Amino acid sequence: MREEPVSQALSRRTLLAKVIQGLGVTLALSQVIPRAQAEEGDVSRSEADRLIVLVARPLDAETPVQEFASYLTPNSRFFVRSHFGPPPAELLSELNWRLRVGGLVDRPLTFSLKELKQFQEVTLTAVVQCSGNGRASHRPKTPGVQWDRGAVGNARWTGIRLRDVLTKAGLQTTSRHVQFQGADRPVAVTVPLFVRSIPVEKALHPDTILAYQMNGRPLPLLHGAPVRVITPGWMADSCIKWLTDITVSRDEAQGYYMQTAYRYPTRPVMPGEAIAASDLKPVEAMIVKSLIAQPQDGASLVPGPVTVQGVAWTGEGKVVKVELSVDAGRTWEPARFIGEDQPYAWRQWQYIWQATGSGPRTILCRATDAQGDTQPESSSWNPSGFLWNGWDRISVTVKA
Ligand SMILES: Nc1nc2c(c(=O)[nH]1)N[C@H]1C(S)=C(S)[C@@H](COP(=O)(O)O)O[C@H]1N2
Ligand SMILES: [Mo]
Repeated sequence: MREEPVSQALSRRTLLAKVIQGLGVTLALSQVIPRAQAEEGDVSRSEADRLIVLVARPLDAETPVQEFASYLTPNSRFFVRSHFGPPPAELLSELNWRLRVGGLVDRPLTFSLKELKQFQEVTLTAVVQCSGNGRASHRPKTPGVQWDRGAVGNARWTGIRLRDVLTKAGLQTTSRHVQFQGADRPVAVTVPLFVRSIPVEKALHPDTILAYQMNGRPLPLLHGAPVRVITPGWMADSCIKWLTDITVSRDEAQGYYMQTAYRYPTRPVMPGEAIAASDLKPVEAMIVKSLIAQPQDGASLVPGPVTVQGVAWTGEGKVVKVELSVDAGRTWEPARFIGEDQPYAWRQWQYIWQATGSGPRTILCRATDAQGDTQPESSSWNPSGFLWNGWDRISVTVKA
């Protein structure tokens, strides 16, 4: 259960938005990213493009949820998360960038971008979401970037199958995990590298790709140029950006970012409780979740029909139902799906709400997937504040 009444939760979000604005933290991206680093040829990344910046350097910035009224999240509005910031652009140039494949393979290989593009090209639409999206809603608070709702986006990814690369290298029978490393490096040598791994089954899945395009454009620098991993249905911490090294191994990647970070308890835990390492497993698939994109939180509305619109998604499965409540969760009404229906992408939905009377109103939404999982009122607490999927809620005021 949430430890504070709905009204307080709402005012907290409104307050947060005000504080962010008040501090001038909602900066145009061009103010925090030197122009030279902005994506080459991406005319859309201009003064007008705004993300909500939570950490300026290295950049952690979320998408304002009203952007989710569209099916695809534009590259320039897609949330940005990186532990160390992008590597120097010259390392990623056509001339310098290489992808090395080694470890438990018969033939270690090295590819230029051009060589990589010789494999069959595939395009798929997939949600990419940070495991910490919604962390700000966990009570008690958990450490880490206090993401609200927008550390997620839906994009069309074009690339080649990881499976094809691994098959060419020849997987040895002892292969169990595939480790990834990008070209980004921590500032201090004492900080561990961002090395992650996925089980070989996910690596060989035909939909796991090495993407070099995002929404039909070359992958922007901030999103992992020239090549990143896309593990559809899984949390974004497996989607390694600026990929340079693939190492096939018997074991999970060693080191902090796989063995300590991005782990989730396999049983309910209490805040402050000690958790044995054996009770923590890597975060993998996404869980069912939905967001209200319109109207905006805090909006003033006139009585009459109001189009409530948003998105809903889940892990490797399918969303089958989205419901809304305007009476604090006592009764729920189904929303109607609109737009495209594709695996791994989010589903858009709409609901026409008849706003009556005057005064504050709370609109709640929750989704259910084909496994029968429904979003809870609030998510289980866990030490890193991962996988928040509590009911989404906005507050509006009806003014006659
Ligand atoms: N090389 C590298 N890849 C990375 C990261 C990183 O710090 N370095 N962060 C991961 C995390 S935690 C997230 S949420 C996503 C964010 O992807 P985006 O910035 O394209 O939205 O990238 C992932 N891939
Ligand atoms: Mo993340």
